[in-house]
Amino acid sequence: MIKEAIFHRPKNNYAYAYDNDTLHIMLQTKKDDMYSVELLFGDPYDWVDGSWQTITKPMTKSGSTSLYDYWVIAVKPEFHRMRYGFKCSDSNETLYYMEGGFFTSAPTDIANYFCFPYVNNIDVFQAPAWVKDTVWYQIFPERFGNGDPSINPEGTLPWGSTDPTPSNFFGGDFQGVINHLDHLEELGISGIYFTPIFKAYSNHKYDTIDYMEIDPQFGDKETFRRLVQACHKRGIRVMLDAVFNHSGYYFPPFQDVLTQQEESKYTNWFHLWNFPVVTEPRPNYDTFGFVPSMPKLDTENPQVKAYLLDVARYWVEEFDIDGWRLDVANEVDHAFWREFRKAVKSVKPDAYILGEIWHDSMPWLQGDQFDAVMNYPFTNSAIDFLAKDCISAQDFADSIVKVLHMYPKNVNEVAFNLLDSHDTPRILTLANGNRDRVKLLYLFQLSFIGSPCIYYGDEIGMDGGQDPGCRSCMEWDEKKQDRDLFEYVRSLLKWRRTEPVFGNHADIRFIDVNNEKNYIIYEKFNQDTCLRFIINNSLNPVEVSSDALNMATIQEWDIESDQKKEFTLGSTIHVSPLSFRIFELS
Ligand code: ARE
Repeated sequence: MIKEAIFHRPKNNYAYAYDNDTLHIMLQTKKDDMYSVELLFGDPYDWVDGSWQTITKPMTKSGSTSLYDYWVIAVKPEFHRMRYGFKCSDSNETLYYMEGGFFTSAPTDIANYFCFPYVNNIDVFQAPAWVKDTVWYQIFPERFGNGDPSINPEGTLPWGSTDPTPSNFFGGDFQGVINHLDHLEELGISGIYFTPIFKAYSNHKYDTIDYMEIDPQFGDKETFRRLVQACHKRGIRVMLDAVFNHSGYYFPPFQDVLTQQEESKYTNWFHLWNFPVVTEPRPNYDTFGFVPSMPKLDTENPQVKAYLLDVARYWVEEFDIDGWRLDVANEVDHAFWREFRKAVKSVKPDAYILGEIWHDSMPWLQGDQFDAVMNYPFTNSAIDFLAKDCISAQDFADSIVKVLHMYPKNVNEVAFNLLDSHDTPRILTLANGNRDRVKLLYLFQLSFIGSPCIYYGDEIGMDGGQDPGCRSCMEWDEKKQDRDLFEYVRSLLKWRRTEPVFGNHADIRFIDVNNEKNYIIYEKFNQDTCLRFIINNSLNPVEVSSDALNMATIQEWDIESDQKKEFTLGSTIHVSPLSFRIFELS
């Protein structure tokens, strides 16, 4: 037994309350080292005649990478507390793995066991239930639709007349979004994430001037209210972008600092190094990156905190928005986010709080800060395999299994799973223009666990490179839209809506990965149904042995023609290049 590869810690993704009654426990071991793992557990106060009462239950292997196996179990301790350890068996020996180390027999001293002290309901991670069934659509407001030319900013260019640059304007606005809600409803999305809409200087609006005002190029508060109401009427939630890490250069408190210097009453709103405060040649204050026009706010300052928390409450309370996406979330202090959560949830308990963090985000996902993060680890795996084909099938499966095991299950169920965004090249461009690859990406994203997001225009085949290339004007000329792609995405969304097992109400596991032929088979399953997906990621057709589907009755799902068909099993299943097949087993 490879003892040094055995890992558990009674916290985070390894031990957590899934709900008020259920604990999930996970053990990580070296791949294929163990033939069984059991959980040995009991209530710490349950003693009979001097002996501690325990029971043993088998754990299930929920996934494997090339390096590790992950063993999981769900248990419901009657009194919401538990001491536990792992009975690990390989072909040679059985060892008990405990907080106190390894034992050849179950230790009698309870102090040696791992401890889950008590499930306090307030500590249980609880994200809004609606997010599980939400499919997001991300809109960069300057580029979605120009519905009111009378409020165009100075120098507005004709819609789509040229490529986007860091500083040009095309006049996108709220009326433009309202005018095109039919497109979104037809597609079947159920939430819109808007990048910033508050008064700011740039076209992207991440350099806020006034957090309490709508940028006049988008409309006014009344138009925004109409927009939110129109969305809600169609069952579409609305999430805004909170840029609280930094303000913009023209934010009045920062302007005050620049003009009043030491005399300004806002000197402690920012992280100033010395006086006089200068923006050139290099700023002598903390900024987002090295961007002088984005001075970092001091969110530890009670005045700044009070101001930003007011902002957070205001847009929820007055305009009924449904969520906040938090810009540069990991550079703001945890204490601020804890208060932010309380402030927002006090106004709307089921508001969604989504942090923008590109890395492992466990510290923010303990239930006291965010409901979710933008799942860029998912993005990277999907893009590397299905768009760029630069990793093997095994590497892809490994990275996805890792993504699935890096957070608790209730966190994964509301993860914001994106394929691209206003900060990355578009998927069609990442796939080198290959629309079959885009279709595979959508299939994987929309059949995965979590809350997927579609970046505006991707669904009609828009392309574009790194920022600002990915921010072109939405193409509204149907003749220039990829309508076939649109119909395909629409159809996937319908399957996701109507078949719980396709979407978020199921588990997922890999059944087979083949590096040589470059295909994967994965399974979605719940108590009722089991689906098998075969994705051929290669340029050659593959014949997959039908052993992969060793079940009695089989139906095939035909996404494009939107129907289920009876399927007669032969010895092999043919999958065309860059294509897929889906089978429902019973
Ligand atoms: C502009 C230009 C860029 C130029 C940049 C620097 O367009 O081409 O590189 O200036 O001078 C906003 C605008 C951007 C603008 C930027 C600065 O949208 O167009 O860029 O302001 O003025 C990291 C952060 C993450 C951040 C990304 C961009 O962790 O928070 O970088 N994302 C948010 C928003 C952005 C926004 C800002 C922050 C600032 O989503 O749109 O930019 O408000 C790795 C790292 C990540 C890193 C990621 C991307 O994976 O691990 O930490 O994210 O790459 O670089």
